[in-house]
Amino acid sequence: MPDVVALAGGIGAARFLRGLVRAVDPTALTVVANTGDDLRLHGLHVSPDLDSITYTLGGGVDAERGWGRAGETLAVSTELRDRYGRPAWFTLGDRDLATHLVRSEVLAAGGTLSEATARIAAAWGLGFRLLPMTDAPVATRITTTDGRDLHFQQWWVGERAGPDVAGVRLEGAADARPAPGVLEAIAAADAVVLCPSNPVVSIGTILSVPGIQDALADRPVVGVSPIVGGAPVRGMADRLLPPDQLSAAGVARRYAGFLDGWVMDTRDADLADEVADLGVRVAVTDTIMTTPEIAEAVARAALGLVRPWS
Ligand code: FO1
Repeated sequence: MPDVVALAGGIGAARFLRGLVRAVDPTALTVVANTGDDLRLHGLHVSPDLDSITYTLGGGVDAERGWGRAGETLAVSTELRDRYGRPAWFTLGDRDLATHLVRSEVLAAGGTLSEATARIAAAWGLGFRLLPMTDAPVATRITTTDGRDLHFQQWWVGERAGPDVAGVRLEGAADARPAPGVLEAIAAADAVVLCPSNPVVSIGTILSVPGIQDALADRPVVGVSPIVGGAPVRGMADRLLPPDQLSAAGVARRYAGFLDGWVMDTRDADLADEVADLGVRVAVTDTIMTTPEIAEAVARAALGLVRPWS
């Protein structure tokens, strides 16, 4: 069975991964997740993208939101807000808190984020390997046009992506090292898949960890466009991408230096020639992954671009 590595953000990636695990042997799959969105809250380490993947693939996600736990309750966060006056702009549900407690306990005992992630993934019975992009602290920071420097979650959740963006800074990335196993998995991969995640603050953040983008150079790399019809399928890519990259072809151009294949939605079929002109093989299909079956078809289309997949 071929070895596959997926580079993943949170919600959009998780929906695609539901299909990828049906298209390949999960034991031959390594998912490398963005941790630039991580934050410390109430003394706990929260890793939203790792958790969206874990809960979705583990069958415990709140399906409508795509993040947090299904059947969630808010007793602890209500007590924190109303009795202790703690900040309430980022809600941690009661079940979700258990994950952050376990992760934070591992870290407080001197363990790494990789070790905490492996422990949580095992508890959820994930059949594939889930790795953080790095064990080092990396924080995505948004510089706003009104002159402020905000943590990504403060901008996205706290201010509902209201302030215009002057720039994105990946604090700590230059000094980070890929987590154990990341470079080895890429080196052994028959295919590296870029999930349909934000090209700036998800895939871009992973690629900013020294060594990861270089490791893609001689691997077959395929991606799924996160932009359909000139708008992000979900999330805030339209607030972060330069206007000339806000299309399925524009994102492919961003990755062109190492991209071999690109899956685009049928609504963007007229852009296929533009992508092919980059020297990238193209597949056009329905990429709105409302079911695992559609996600599987997208995964098979992606893998089919880099080798004839059985
Ligand atoms: N998103 C929100 O819009 N509001 C929240 O209060 C919130 C809490 C939250 C808690 C845990 C978690 O794993 C994710 C959470 N998210 C929340 C989602 C998260 O901010 C974003 O989905 C990603 O970080 C961006 O991809």
